[in-house]
Amino acid sequence: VLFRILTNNRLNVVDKVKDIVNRDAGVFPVEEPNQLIALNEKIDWHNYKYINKDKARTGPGEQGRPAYLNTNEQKNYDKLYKVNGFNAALSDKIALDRAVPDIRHEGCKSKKYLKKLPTVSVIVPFHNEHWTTLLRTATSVVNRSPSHLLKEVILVDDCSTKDFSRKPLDDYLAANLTKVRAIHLPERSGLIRARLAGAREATAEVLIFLDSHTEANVNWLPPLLEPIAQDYRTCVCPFIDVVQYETFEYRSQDEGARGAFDWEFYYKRLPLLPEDLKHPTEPFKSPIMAGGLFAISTKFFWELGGYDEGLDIWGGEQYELSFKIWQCGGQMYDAPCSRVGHIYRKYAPFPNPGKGDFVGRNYRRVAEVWMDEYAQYLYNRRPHYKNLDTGDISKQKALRKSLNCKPFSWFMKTIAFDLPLKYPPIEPGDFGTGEIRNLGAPELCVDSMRKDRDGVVGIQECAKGTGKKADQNFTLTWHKDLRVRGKTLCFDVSDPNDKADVTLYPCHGSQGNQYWKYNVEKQWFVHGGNPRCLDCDPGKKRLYVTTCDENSKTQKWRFENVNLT
Ligand code: UD2
Ligand code: MN
Repeated sequence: VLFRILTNNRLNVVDKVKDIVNRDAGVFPVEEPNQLIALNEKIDWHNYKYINKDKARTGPGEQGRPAYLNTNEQKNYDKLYKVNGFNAALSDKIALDRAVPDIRHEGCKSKKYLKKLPTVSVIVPFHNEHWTTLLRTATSVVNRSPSHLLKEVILVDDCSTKDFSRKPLDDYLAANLTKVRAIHLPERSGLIRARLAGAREATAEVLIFLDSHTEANVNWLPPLLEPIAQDYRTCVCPFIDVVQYETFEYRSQDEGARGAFDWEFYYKRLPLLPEDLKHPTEPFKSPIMAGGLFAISTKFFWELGGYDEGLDIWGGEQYELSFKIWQCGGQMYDAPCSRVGHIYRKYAPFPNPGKGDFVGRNYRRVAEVWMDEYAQYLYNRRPHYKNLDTGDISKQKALRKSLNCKPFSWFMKTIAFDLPLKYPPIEPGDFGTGEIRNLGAPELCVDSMRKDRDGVVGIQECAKGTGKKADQNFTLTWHKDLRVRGKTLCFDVSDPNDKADVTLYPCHGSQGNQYWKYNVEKQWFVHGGNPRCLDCDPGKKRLYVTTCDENSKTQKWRFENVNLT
């Protein structure tokens, strides 16, 4: 045996022994020593026969190309758009087993994975999902997974009211997709309890959760499973690609990023770390999952108590599970070589099922149980959370104690260490506020002109007296954007030409076209990385940006309150 280890394997004996010890802590059967080599053997998992068949496909939406309805197909467009929040009529025109483009990093195409990987149960909760997007999810999973690894796909019907959701669905699955079955919940339970219901039925070694409008891409499974095979206390997320809600075009979101949140609990992304960039096909650590798409070992999921059952309908569960995984001894990765497309809806079509602010209640539950003193930063921004009734959280607190989980400060300092740089828990003060008055024409002030998104802003007579005009009140924030007071609209210049208009656009907080500095000494408002100065034509009452000029009087502005500290 030793001879075989030394000759056939690059790992040395010490590594081998470590490997056995690690594996011993895991769920998967420990092999006899004479099978050591087989345990670490890696193989090419690609299904080339299927991949080549896919490559030959033509038709609407094939290869992930954008598709369109022709005029006589338009009749269902509005009706289906309204109830789904995406172009469901178009979905009906695209094959359930359409080919998607293989947009993985080139290095993924030759990557090998452990020959011995755990089995999988895929769990898909759905409430009123459209027929073809739901079935495309199931079809893509069945077709693009090695059949001996895929034990079952469980569609959890969260009490849908669309008429096909019960018997027609069961019949379709029985006739066409034998590995897929549906369970029907007797009452609307929300996505969290629906996932739990699916997980309770699941029989495989790994649970994979997907949204009900997704498409699994080429060889998606092995990269999700290998890190779990190596250490069962691991959760792995695929890269989530974008299936465009209007055309069903399949494209990537970006080059990958680490998951995070801001202090209003919006899901955010942090840049990859330098060492992640060095190995673009290797899984990298991610503080927070997006929520819908991930793989976790069944054993670890239940050790963590699954999800908090008190989380209702939608929202917050991605934070609960991510905090739990990290704080309670696990780890979470994003795997660049596993890709799954997801329809990011244009809007959520579901009416609130009469449950009030369930998102707020969920957030508060998660914050109270897991975030310690950091919960206050959320409450500072959303003071009403303090008045929401979380219900009983004693079970969650007891779980945290019994698992001996680390404090939130550990998570922030060790795992999400760069989050506060981008999303400071305490926002620094504004640089300046109030009226912006021109010095070349001192009776004129910058004015948002009652405009909305995409509107061009200008200059007007300065408002007088205490009840000053709201349209002449601006804030230069610590994000270095210039906001219309009380709105989330920012001064934005996208035109690179001289005398470019200033328009209003939703604030994105990442500078670029919305980057402004106030030069106190020169009294300039300087825009952008290629600096241009805010200027105006008092005669035509036009506001624009142009080359900065020391001699110009109309480029000088008095900003009412400037914070000099
Ligand atoms: C994101 C996640 C989603 C979930 C959510 C926060 C991704 C791509 N999506 O929003 O998985 O983490 O954030 O909670 O990461 N559903 C039910 N019952 C309900 C409501 C929804 O079964 O009462 C199903 C729904 O059909 C879908 C899944 O839950 O399969 C997620 O809902 P979504 O697609 O509306 O959430 P999304 O993608 O906006
Ligand atoms: Mn979704």
